[in-house]
Amino acid sequence: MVSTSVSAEPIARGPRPGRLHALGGAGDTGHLNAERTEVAIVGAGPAGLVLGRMLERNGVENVILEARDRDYVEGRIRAGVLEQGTVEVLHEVGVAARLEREGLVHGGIYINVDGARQHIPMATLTGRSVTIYGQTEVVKDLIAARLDDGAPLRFECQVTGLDRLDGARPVVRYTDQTGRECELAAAFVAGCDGFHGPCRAAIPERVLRTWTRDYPFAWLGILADVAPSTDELIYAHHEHGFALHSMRSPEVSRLYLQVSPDESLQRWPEDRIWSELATRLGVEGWTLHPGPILERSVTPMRSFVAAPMRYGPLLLAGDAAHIVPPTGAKGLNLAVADVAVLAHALVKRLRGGDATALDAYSDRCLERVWRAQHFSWWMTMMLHVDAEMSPYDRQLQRSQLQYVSSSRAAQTSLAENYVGLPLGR
Ligand code: RFL
Ligand code: PHB
Repeated sequence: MVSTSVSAEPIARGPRPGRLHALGGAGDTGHLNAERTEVAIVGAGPAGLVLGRMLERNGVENVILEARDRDYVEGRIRAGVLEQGTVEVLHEVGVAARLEREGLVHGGIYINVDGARQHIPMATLTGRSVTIYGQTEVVKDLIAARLDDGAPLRFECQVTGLDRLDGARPVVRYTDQTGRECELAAAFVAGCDGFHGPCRAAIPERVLRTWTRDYPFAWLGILADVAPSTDELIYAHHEHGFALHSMRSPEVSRLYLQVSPDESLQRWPEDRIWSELATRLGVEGWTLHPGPILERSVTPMRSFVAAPMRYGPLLLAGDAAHIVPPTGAKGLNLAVADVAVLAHALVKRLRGGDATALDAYSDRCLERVWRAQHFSWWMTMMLHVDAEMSPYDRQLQRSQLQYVSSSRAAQTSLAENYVGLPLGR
């Protein structure tokens, strides 16, 4: 017997009658669970969650499918710097109450060059600032809001393929948390499934163009149970390699060390990490306060762009379409910028029948993406140490660092990129 029903919604609370539609003729497995919605969203990272929230608030029905469980998604330690545009979007979708209370507004950053610390007063130079608030917290706030709304957010539902991308109604195939094969038909599919997800791979090779750059560096990141030793972030260029002092709250610090991409964490006991951080971040008269390390990991660095970000009814957003090295703090902000444009375009198309904004989606996002690509590459190459760098390139790097340390024009350019361009939709 073919069973056709709407999946039980394991996480979402509160009934929302009539929001999902069971389909007749569910397929040929006999176990297939089939339904349809307006927008199928693959991935509950920042891109998928913000998009879902924006669509929801504009009355567009959507379902989010997420491969991992809720604890995993909420616990993934990543970004910490929110551009003003990102903060504005979180306000707009009504999830900024805790961010408003707990976020740390920073009007500048420090850059260490040759053992001297230079302050770059970004707010003075640009009129804009950034907010330090962990990606974990952004994601927790978005998940809580979605579940409170009773909107469908399905954890442990792994998307395995996309069908009929050139037909009238695409279908997302996934395995739910009980191992059942399921189908979700939609008018549009949003691929918010990160760099390794299946959505980008569903676009034919002949259509998609990609650009990649791998770096000979990685970041060893730690989260430490100690008050930050600085009021604003410190980016340090040092002969041993780059280091960054960031934070998550007045009580918790986040710090990074440049290491080689194949570095083993075993080689970095706590004492060595703190001593190397103190060396690389050190300037006269300043002390780094060590504390218990709560988490540590090594992250390789890559630049990547895929274009176009649209294939028929499939729209890519966030890390699914582009990756930047973290030095410019742009990844999460680009993801939010993409979906702000996408939500607006989908609402216009689905509610007003106007496809102009959707047709412009890819080009519109790629303009911002390439600016962020350049900035992130530039910050990375200026601040990291590459043993393979030619003596000539080393002199260029030195000159660039001196220019940024001394020129207001150079600092204004850095600041303008760091705080982010205002969001146009
Ligand atoms: P995500 O967060 O990777 O979410 C994708 C989601 O898709 C799910 N998924 C699937 N779901 C269903 N079926 C499948 N088959 C699936 N395959 C994958 C995944 O489980 C996941 O939940 O992508 P999104 O939403 O595009 O968000 C991008 C950001 O997470 C990323 O760009 C930032 O974290 C990058 N980043 C930073 N960005 C900033 O703006 N500022 C920063 O300060 C900053 N620091 C960082 C960073 C990233 C880092 N790492 C670890 C890469 C620091 C680090 C160390
Ligand atoms: C962080 O706090 O995790 C962070 C801050 C700035 C960056 C990258 C990461 O450039």
